[in-house]
Amino acid sequence: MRTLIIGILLCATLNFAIAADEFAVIPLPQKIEAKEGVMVLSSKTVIHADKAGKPAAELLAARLRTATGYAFKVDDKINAKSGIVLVSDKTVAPGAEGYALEVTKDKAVIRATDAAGLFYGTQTLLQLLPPEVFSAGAAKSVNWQLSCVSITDTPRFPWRGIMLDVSRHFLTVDEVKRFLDVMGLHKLNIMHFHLTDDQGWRLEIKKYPKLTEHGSIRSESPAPGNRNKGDGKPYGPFFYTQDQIRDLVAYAQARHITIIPEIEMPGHVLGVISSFPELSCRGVPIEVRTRWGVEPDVLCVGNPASLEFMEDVLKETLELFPSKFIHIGGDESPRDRWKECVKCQALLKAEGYKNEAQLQTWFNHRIEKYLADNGRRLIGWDEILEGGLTPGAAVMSWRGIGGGIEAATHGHDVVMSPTSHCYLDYGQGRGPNEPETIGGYLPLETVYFYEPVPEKLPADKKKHVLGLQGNLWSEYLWTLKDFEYNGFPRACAIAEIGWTSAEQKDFGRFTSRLGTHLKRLDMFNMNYRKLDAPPVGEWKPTQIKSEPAPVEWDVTAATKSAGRHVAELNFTHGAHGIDIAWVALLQDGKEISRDVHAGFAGGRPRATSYTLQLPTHKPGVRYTLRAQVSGNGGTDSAGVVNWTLKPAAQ
Ligand code: TNX
Repeated sequence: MRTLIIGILLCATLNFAIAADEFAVIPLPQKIEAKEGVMVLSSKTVIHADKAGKPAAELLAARLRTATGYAFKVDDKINAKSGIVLVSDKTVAPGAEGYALEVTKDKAVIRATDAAGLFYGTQTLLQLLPPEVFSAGAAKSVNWQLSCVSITDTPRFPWRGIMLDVSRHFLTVDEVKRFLDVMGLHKLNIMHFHLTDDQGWRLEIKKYPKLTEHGSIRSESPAPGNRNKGDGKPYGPFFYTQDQIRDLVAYAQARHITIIPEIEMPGHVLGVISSFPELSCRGVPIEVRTRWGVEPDVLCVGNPASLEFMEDVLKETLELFPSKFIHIGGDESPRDRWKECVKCQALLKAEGYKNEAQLQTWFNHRIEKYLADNGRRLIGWDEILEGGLTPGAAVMSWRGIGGGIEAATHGHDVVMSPTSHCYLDYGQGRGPNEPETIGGYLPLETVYFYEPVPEKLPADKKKHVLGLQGNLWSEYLWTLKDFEYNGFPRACAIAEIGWTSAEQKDFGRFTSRLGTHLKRLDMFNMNYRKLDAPPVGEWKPTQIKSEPAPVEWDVTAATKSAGRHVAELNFTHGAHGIDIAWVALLQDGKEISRDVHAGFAGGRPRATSYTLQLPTHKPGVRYTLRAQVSGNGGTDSAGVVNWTLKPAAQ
């Protein structure tokens, strides 16, 4: 199995050549066959749709009307000889969410078994048109034509998610809608809504108005550039009314996105305890809802009122969100509080438990039963595994992939979201102009190479991997622009991993399609991060030894002038990283500069930038990078090398 997977990864070799015939569709469809000719959209083009296709047809028409200024009438004449046709068809399309799209000179026909597939067909159709099709107003002098093509497409995973943390910093309803629009464009279908946390409660609960009157005001936020201090400014009140939530849920549904609400418990609850101190073990009011200056606190699970309170909150939550899964958080609960608490210790003894983690399971079990009685399923962060999982619970694996492996091995469904590949709050570049982030380093290529099904998982358990999710934690994302910069284009990579088969993944081709795709994001005025120059080379497992040994890359073409250059070794995949002893620059085989420091390119990279001097650039000579590296605990590492000239001033 192992060799097979490595084989597949190797087949996805980096190919940076731009394939002229490649359609710039992201995520890449399963099968695209180019045909002769083009279809031209005009003021007379009509959209024909059956009942299942009608909502997607209306959305498509609205987009086309805005961009082209044409009328794009929608009717139900699905047998028409021309136009755009959306039709349900149980036989043609490849299963749930899949679709077939056939573009000929006269017609573009989308067939699918369900409404989601018809919607995804329209998203692909839009991406076959010029990027101006996403413009905010009528675009002038655009030739609205698309190449004839035959596409059949189906997603790899049912869970293709993005998490928005609106507790640490808030997004307005319109801003969330913007994300939902762009998620739909990428065929992302789960928006995990992190609505409550220590830093603010953002969901109106009618029974407990204090939650939003008081709990939605954070006393201060981290000051940009000075994270250990607050900015001294109260932040809030910011929250969604129940009407706004209903509006968002409907808006998402129209784009085939399920919003999964997260109500954190029993930890990350200062938003609750600040208003209801009697629900904590100490019963002491807590004022500040920041990460500094305040000890974390937790619900008192020994107090029956805590459970009743959360059930009340969930009752209203379930009325608002129709999703099958309800996320109950469960991460980073300061269980030590339960050690000092008379009520919690009494419960622990009465149940015959040995540790406090089992108290969390006790609590989860009751919440899970409440959810199950109401037809829902519990999902939580991987800490919920620690006291033993409740039977039907699903796990979101974030502290690496271990939690996912353990849970899936025991037959639980899992969503993979490891910090190493999916934490979109981590930094994505090392340049001087990068914004402040929480820390970490997660460049686009590392995200792209993520394989959500762990190699170690027994074959019969792989089906439990529902998919993956990119997380936008917002402690250091102050505004919508920051969410966008951190989200894109890494979310495009998440979308492709979730949708496209592993065999089709190819980073070089992905970035070449991104070139066009980013023009679409320009139309949304999106503040995405610009692409780095393509990597100058890569390393593969076959080049890595257990003892230090050199690996070389020809950088002649990428070395254009004298100055300070930076070589960046970016790990992309493999179970082990590489230790780097030094990196040197060679001119016609002779070393001219060397940076000696210990670096590590792996899941948690350290010091992977090497600075090298080129005093004078000589045309006609050969420049080579040489790195002295060794496998760290194994030799299956792979990665890419970036090579950039740094401006003189730094
Ligand atoms: C850990 S991931 C957290 C969040 C932070 C995030 C920052 C998880 C379940 N908990 O509360 O915002 O790290 O990366």
